[in-house]
Amino acid sequence: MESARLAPASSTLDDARAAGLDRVDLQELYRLMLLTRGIEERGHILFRQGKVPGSFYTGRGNEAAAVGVGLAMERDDVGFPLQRDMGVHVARGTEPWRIFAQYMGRVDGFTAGRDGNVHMADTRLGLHAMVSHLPANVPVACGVALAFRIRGEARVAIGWSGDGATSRSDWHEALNFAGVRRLPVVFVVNNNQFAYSTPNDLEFATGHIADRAAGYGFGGVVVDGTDVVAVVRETRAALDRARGGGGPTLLELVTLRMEGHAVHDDAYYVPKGLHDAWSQRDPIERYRAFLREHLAQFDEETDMQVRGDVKAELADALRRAEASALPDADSILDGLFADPGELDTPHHR
Ligand SMILES: Cc1ncc(C[n+]2csc(CCOP(=O)(O)OP(=O)(O)O)c2C)c(N)n1
Repeated sequence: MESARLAPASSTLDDARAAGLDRVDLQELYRLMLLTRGIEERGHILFRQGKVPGSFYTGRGNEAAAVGVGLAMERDDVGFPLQRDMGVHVARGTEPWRIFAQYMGRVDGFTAGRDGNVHMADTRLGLHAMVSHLPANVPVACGVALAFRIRGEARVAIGWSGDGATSRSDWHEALNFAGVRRLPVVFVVNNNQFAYSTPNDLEFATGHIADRAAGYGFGGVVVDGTDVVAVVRETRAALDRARGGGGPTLLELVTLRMEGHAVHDDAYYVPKGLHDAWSQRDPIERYRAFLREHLAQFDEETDMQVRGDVKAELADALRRAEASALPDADSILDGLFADPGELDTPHHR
């Protein structure tokens, strides 16, 4: 039973143009993906150095999926990215040094040491921090979309989940509500083929996760999540549809989770052949090859320059984050509870 559209691959500059990407955007996508991977690689080193409390999660292999959606969003759109979606934060302009500060529980992190290292977002950039209860943020994205509708604003909300989280009832309730009310919302599913150790064939009985959208009255699209240009194109189309009153879309971005569920997991259950095959499709390597082949300005020297700049930016960011203080123990309850007097919503007045 298959109803979702399979998005075509991107392979030429015309494909990039069709996605609304000019030469500057194309190089920027590369920089953003490098920055994303570099942040997580350095975060992992900080973890091994004992500087990151708790466990540590990365989205290796998901850089194109996350950066592509983040870049396609309009300034006033609102998103609820997850632990695999560092690229969304980076593409929206989150400062790397504050991400490192968040990793290390410092006062300059987004939660100032009060929540898990990847439970973060810079709300000024239209992003909301994840909570552990997956996919609890997806119904909230629908609520945000409903608010946009009521206020008559041309804005779209984006709710993320993993493949595993689509087995939860709150995910289905959210999709049903969004379909019934034709809300301006886009559902992004990072299908990295494993929900912790559970493979796709033990998670759902349809051919694709995106096939389920038909059951809720809207369209689903399956996209190669390692193809950043295709991700931008399909996200922009879905956002335009939502903004224009055409209702929700379910975007299934297919990747493989290239590292364990978190750093404590060696992912022994992922078949070696599968891992090897997806290693050949590393999103950054793929994209570098695309740029080298199609973008005249992107020669070896430019590539080295971009990589060098990213490295220098991250070194600076690390220094700045290491200089940030740990929170004062006496302030630990500050900002945890809202004071009803500060809330400007009708039922709090
Ligand atoms: C409601 C709920 N149940 C269980 C968990 C524990 N848990 C955290 S991540 C995870 C697997 C999620 O898999 P998936 O949605 O595919 O996302 P991925 O981690 O692969 O990106 C589980 C079971 C949780 N966070 N929330």
